[in-house]
Amino acid sequence: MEQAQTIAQPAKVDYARIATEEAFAPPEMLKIWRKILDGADPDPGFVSLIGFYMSSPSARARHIIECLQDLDQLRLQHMDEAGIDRQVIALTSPGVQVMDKDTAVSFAQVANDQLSEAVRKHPTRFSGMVAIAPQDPAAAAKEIERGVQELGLTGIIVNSHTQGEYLSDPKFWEIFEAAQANDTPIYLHPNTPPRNMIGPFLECGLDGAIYGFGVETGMHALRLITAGVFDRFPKLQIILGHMGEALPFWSYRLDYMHRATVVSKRYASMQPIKKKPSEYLRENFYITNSGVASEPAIKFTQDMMGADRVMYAMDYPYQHAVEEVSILDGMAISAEDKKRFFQSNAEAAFRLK
Ligand code: 1DF
Ligand code: MN
Repeated sequence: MEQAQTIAQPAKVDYARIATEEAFAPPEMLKIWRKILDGADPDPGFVSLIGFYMSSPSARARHIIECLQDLDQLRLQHMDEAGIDRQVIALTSPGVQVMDKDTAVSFAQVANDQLSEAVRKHPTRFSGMVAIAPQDPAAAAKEIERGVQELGLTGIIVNSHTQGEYLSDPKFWEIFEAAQANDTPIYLHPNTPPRNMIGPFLECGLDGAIYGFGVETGMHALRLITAGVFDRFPKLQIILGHMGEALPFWSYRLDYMHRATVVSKRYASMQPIKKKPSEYLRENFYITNSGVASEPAIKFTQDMMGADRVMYAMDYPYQHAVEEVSILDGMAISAEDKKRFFQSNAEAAFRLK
């Protein structure tokens, strides 16, 4: 990376460090993505994000593209250097969700086969999430079943919106049904804002991980709550990165304004739900600190969500920042809560053995 000095390896600790939002990209997917980029009228967010990484000569882009494609020695070496015991790996955003339906359904299977093979080869170092194509909800539900029951994957990755569509639409709820039935969490990972939202972000360079990701994905999570997804699927668990895309910080205002809006019958699309938005956040969401090595932000979120709901992620290779591991090791929280953060919450959320 663009850093001259060597960073000290994190100290040995008495907990395992499990990183829960770690990305990979099969070379075959980059080929499909290249075709989409070169095709007619590609999605502007996709061009901004993936067009950059696949063409920029910068050290950052080259490092990321190289690391994404490895599921073996390079990744293990970087994990060893950073003191990461285990990665929970998922197909990088936007995965198959930018592809046409048939390609998306079949490539999700290819990616899941590859990932599960790497997990079988390195069972103590890697765990993996099932990629699905929301473009075909019935096929996605079947792939969840195959991924969990046959391939041994322990989470489901959804890279936020699918060509501008949100999982709050009941046509997608077969996916939630399968996730709940298989007792497997869905990681709702960011994507760039869709075509009809991205304009003002793109003109000032805020569409990506810096901010647009969080706005779009936080809204997606809220749409699930307000649409009543968790009344219908009370055991469903959603994982949000990036400190919950700021939703814990919003929760007082969300509760107040949600109630005021429902009571005044302002929108047909905002009907009563059983609990406050913040209660669903606490009961149906896990939050990871991906991209945010900030002790005050983590403490606040533990306070709002409970220390059993906040867990560690590095966001390799996008935030391959080894020094952050030691910063987080050094947080002034109890030894019990630190072990929950780095290890036990991920073991519980992903049912790791
Ligand atoms: C970036 C960041 C890209 C994250 C990602 O996937 C990603 C980035 C394409 O910095 O462009 O997953 N992230 O989660 O922060
Ligand atoms: Mn990420």
